[in-house]
Amino acid sequence: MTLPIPPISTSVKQEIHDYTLITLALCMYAFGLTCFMLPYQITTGGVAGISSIIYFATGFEVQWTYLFINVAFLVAAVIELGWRFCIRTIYAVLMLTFITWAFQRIFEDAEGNLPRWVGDEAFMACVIGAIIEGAGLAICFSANGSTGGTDIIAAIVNKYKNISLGNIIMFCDIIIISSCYFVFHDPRRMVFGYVCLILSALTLDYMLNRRRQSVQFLIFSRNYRRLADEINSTGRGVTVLDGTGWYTKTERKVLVVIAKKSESMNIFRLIKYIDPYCFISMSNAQGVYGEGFDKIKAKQLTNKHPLVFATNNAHKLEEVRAMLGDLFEIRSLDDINCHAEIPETGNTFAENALLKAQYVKRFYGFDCFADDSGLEVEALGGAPGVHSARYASEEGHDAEANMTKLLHEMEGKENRRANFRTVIAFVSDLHEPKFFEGRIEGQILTERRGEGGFGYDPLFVPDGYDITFAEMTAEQKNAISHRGQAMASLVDYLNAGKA
Ligand code: ITT
Repeated sequence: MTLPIPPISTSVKQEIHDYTLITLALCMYAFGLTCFMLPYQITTGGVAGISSIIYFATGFEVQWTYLFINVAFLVAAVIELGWRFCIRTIYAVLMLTFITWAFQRIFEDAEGNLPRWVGDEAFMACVIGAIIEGAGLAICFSANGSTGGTDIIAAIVNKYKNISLGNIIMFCDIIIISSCYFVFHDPRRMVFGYVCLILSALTLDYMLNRRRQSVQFLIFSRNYRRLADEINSTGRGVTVLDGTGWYTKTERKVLVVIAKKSESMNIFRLIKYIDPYCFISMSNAQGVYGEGFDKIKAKQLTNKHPLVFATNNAHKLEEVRAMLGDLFEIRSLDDINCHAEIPETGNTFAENALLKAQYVKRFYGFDCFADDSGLEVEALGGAPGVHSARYASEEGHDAEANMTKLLHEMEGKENRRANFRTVIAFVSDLHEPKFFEGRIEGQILTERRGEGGFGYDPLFVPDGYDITFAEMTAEQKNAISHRGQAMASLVDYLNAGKA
């Protein structure tokens, strides 16, 4: 069974933009390395640092060591983290190898010596080189790229341990730079290396944060309605707070606007145009999180094992989190940034569940389970079965239309027996998937009853009950449902430590 490579981004234009920026960033990085670091024997961090040390000790050109080490790391990364993480990194590693090689050929003199453009001022070279490298890294990261190397180690360690990427990278860099002492036996070289590390990190942070800087406005204006409307029309949100001017004891409205720093001029223009005499305060916001701004990166402090549940159905995710959330950290496809439409082209529930779980394991590296479920109606020869989601239309997931079609097909049928069935595929080893099944028997009603649940729930009354799934609480349904049963078997399996 061959699976398609997942779409890496929804927009090709965005991809081209990102790859162009990454290439530019790599040129800057290679320029800093070739023209400022290598000629002055300054060791940087990361794999480039290890490669430089080997170059200083043996003369073996940096790009080849860089390539060999990264290939080894990348193989580990593909196995541990999946393809998606690696595609841009593979591009960056190959490109940086090539550009570093090309820059050495371009800049070296007839004897093969690299240029020493700032004479004997090694410290100056260190400052210039670090700033160029830091700026290159910032551009690369802002285009979601990576230069491989210690980033890979950090990402792998981060998958298993809750240690921040920054700390892991710093730890690796300190070891690498310190080890240049064994080549030069000169502590000054180590100091140059640390200065370079700090300066490039500062440049990197400065450049990345500059783009993200946000400001907060508090605007006290009598014409607040018009101002709020106009600011809203630029796409920025506005909140109106009630206040009291204490001197006059009159009610005042206060507008709160949080915006990117780059938008502030525009906002000032609007304010000046609408109410030039209003009172405003503008302050830098240390961090802004939420829609249109940053995502909260803080990880839950949990030692629960992460498992991906491969579904796009928010109701199913909610049900499964309620069932497994105490034991495992259940991540959704959205949580792992998987927005691909995973093909469900199998003929059975088991085949479809396996397709989804394998897709995630193969391309994203996470242990994953997926279910495929459906309603099987005896009088309809087992239909809608695997076609349950798309019973009424190819676009699928129109529960109302599906139920209307089912009621239509069942008109005049005496036998209203049906069952819901779920098959879960769990993949922690691509070649040894495990399957768990759940099934609940019941009857199809002649009309909808209840508001809860999803899909065909309002039409299904399980045996032994006189209410539909849609009339039950989530706990009641989960305790007996097909998915609940299959999930219970999966939990037993995971708890038995076989995962
Ligand atoms: P994913 O494939 O993204 O997980 P889906 O909605 O397509 O989401 P399934 O293929 O497992 O999920 O289920 C197919 C349809 O079967 C689903 O859209 C519902 O119409 C129906 N179904 C499954 N489980 C159900 C339940 O517990 N209650 C009611 N209808 C259910």
